[in-house]
Amino acid sequence: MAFKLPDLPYGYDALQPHIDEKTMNIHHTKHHAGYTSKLNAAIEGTDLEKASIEDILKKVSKHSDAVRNNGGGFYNHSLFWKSMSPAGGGQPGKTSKLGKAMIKAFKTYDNFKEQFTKAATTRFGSGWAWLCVTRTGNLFITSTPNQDNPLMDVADKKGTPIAGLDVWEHAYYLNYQNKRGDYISAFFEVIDWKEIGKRYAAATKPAKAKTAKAKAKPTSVTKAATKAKAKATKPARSIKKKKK
Ligand code: MN3
Repeated sequence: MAFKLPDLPYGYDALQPHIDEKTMNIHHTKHHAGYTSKLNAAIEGTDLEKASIEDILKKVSKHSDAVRNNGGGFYNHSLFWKSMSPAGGGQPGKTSKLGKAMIKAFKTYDNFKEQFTKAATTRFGSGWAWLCVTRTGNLFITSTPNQDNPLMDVADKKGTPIAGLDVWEHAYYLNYQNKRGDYISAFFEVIDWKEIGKRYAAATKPAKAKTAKAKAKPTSVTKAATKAKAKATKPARSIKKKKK
């Protein structure tokens, strides 16, 4: 199954004046479309056609440079569009899970903004700045070169990216020319904390949910429970061991 270029969740002109229509249009219809078709060409006829993009990226060191560059480009841009919204900007709610995690990791929103800006500004050449979450739910900021990302086994700091900023020149040159700093400031005007909060919840939930299921229905004979048990065989065993 080939990967498909996702539609933007808003119009090409929706993020103006922060990000201009022409940049958004070229970025989506040329750059992102290009990564998508080249990824499909690179995996055609291989087992990777059946894998999820996340699974491909997690073992990317085993694959070709074409898979690394275009698989990364496909995933990164898909996440980038959703990191922004015409209704974006502001800060995550202080009592939200994401807001609390942010205070734990950075103490204040301004500290977060400063560190993220630094990561985006100091990424030499082309690449990405990321807000990520560890397996234990802690937030951290990192940056990667080219189309790499923190899901990849080749990344310096690994985690689940929940927001990403493209700092390739193609992302800002038409409107901002060499002024990457102005483009980074504009990103904070459209950053979609609602979506990023959902991603944070998704990245921190699944492991706990599985454990709860395995615990809650140990003797149930319904089909659903049997399925859940089969899925949760490993976690269930480790729980028993711990009890002894
Ligand atoms: Mn790009």
